[in-house]
Amino acid sequence: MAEKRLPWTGRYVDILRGEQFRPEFLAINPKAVVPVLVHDGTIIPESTVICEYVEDAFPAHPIYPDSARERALVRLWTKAVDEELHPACSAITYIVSHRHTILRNGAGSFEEFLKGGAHEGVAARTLKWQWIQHGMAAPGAAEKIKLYDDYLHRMEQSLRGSTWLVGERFSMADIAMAPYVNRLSALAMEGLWTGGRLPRVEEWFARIAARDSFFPAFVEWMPADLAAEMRANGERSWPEVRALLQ
Ligand SMILES: N[C@@H](CCC(=O)N[C@@H](CS)C(=O)NCC(=O)O)C(=O)O
Repeated sequence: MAEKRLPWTGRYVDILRGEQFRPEFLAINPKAVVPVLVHDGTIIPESTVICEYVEDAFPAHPIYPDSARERALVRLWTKAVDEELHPACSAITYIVSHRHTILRNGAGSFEEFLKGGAHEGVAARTLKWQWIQHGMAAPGAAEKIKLYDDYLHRMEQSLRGSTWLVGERFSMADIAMAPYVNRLSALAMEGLWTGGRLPRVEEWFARIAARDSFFPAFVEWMPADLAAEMRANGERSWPEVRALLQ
């Protein structure tokens, strides 16, 4: 919304306290996940669909490239994010940090946990429970972290050929990837690209952080105590993550 220079009103849903399961939120999104856009009475979930809608409804300050080729390249990034990177990000965030917050807030019994997120399906919910209970020792945890790292390498590869992920203009591909690199940064895992490991990703993220949209998108809404907790938990887990990738 900041990149499109559009005004909007944000409503914070504390997913670590289960606010996504409140009836008033389930009425907006029965899948019990954020974000959701409500515009002129229309309810739109799914980050990529929200961005596509905003682009279609408000064409000024375009976030999609003009050519068919580059638009397809952008969509390959958003598809990959939706299908692979988002689940990997969810895993690493729970494994490294959210599990500590949820355990402190009280996760309750497995049966309650399963019921609370019935829409997610038993398999997905059971997996999340394992991340919360066992952290890095949960089945498949290491693979998710390797997949995340693989995406950083793919970014490095793309940035060898252009300033932004697709072409010379900042686009939806950069918008789609920025939260995932920012999440690693929030978890104190910048070591995944700094120190000469992935220099183009490092430069790209510095350019993202210098944009006017960065503060409203990533900093302003984030509760300071959660940011501090994620950083501290991330610092504790970093040696284990680094060892996994060596
Ligand atoms: N594909 C969806 C994924 C939405 C999603 O998983 N959101 C997470 C936060 S990033 C959530 O609300 N999780 C709630 C929970 O874990 O119970 C999108 O891109 O919007």
